[in-house]
Amino acid sequence: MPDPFAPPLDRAAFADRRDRFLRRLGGAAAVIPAAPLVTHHADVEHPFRQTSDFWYLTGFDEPGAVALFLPHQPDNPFVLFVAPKQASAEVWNGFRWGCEGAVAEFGAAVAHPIEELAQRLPGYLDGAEGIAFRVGRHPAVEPLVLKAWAAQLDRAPRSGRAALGLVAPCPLLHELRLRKSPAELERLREAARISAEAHELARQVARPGLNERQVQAVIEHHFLEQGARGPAYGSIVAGGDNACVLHYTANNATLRDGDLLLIDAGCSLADYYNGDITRTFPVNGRFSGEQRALYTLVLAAQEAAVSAVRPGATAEGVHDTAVRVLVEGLVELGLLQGSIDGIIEQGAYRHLYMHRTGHWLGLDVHDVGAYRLGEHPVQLETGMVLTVEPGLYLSDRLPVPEGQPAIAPRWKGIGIRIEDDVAVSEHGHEVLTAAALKSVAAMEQPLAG
Ligand SMILES: [Mn+2]
Repeated sequence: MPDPFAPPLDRAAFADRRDRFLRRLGGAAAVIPAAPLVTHHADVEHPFRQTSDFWYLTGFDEPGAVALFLPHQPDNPFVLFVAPKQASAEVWNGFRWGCEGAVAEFGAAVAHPIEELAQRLPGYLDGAEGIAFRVGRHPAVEPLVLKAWAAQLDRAPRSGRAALGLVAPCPLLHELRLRKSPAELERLREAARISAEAHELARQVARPGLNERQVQAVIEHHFLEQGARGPAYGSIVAGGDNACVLHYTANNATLRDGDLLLIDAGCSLADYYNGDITRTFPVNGRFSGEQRALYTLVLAAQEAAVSAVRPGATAEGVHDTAVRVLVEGLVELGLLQGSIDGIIEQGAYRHLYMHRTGHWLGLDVHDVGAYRLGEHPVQLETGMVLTVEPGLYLSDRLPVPEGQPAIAPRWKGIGIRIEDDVAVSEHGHEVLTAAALKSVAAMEQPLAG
């Protein structure tokens, strides 16, 4: 059944996506599988998460389905294979649309029970000028596609049809997904709103003695309470030195007086659009001198990088902007030494800042779309959405490069990242997550409560 927290299925929008995808396929037939259910343990499954490619083209939110896109069959270009209606299965696992629903509600020209895929797939692919299928990702469907392909190659000398090529659908489809429609931007604003509110709540409750997990609970409670499916990725709630572990998700340490708390968390909506926000603030409401110096620096780098987001700029340029501000500041603080250009060229800052400044954001948190095409970095365009998230991590985990100063003890155990979600707009950018405050003053003033 439709999720009441998702906007009503916009059939025209999905049909338009399919049309654009079909036109780009250049005569190849695309096979796009849905996600299967994934075992959590024993006979318990993880909550279902549709694959974003399948969702983007169909809006169909059931496991184990397969969509065919058939440019060589103009009357029949969109075919779904789905779990058929079956009372004995639905009494255990709930409602299914079945073949009738796939046609009536989701715009498929024809729908078949998924059990018939092996038998029917070769016929549907016959006459196409290629097969677009992502190998290596869909172990249940791949053998069927390869078998149909092999049979066509065997027949090619006598059928008179040219041997088919197997191509990746990803570049075509991901080009489409990279550019968000106004309706998609609206959903990303909603994901950003809920995510930003959760960060504001977290700052209100965090205090020395609380466990990281108790702060996580406040954040994820808000996601669910607002109708999101839950966190878009494992929430990172990292006090003190834990913040120097980039993908820390244990979230089980006690928050200590004098430490910073780094929270990287965002929600995933009912229709899978995501927020991705990081904020860092002092657990006791007051920065130490070292914390303040580094926080101010990361904030300056983040604001400069956000300002660099505009049509025609590149994600690489945004990253370079952040790196330059960070390196200049680190030299001033005595944490790096030498010429700014030399440090940047040699990457001699990477023991303190070891990740990229951002990624595309959309139906996937690390959304699809190329960052480079051949020699050229992809230019930002209106409708693209990316995160901007520079940070600094002062710990002993990585060796200090030769010629650079050792990290004095007073800096150690400080991990800071500030991350916003930024949409490229006609004249610059829109910070979708601006409701999550980030000024030094705001980080030192927990909300009343
Ligand atoms: Mn991110």
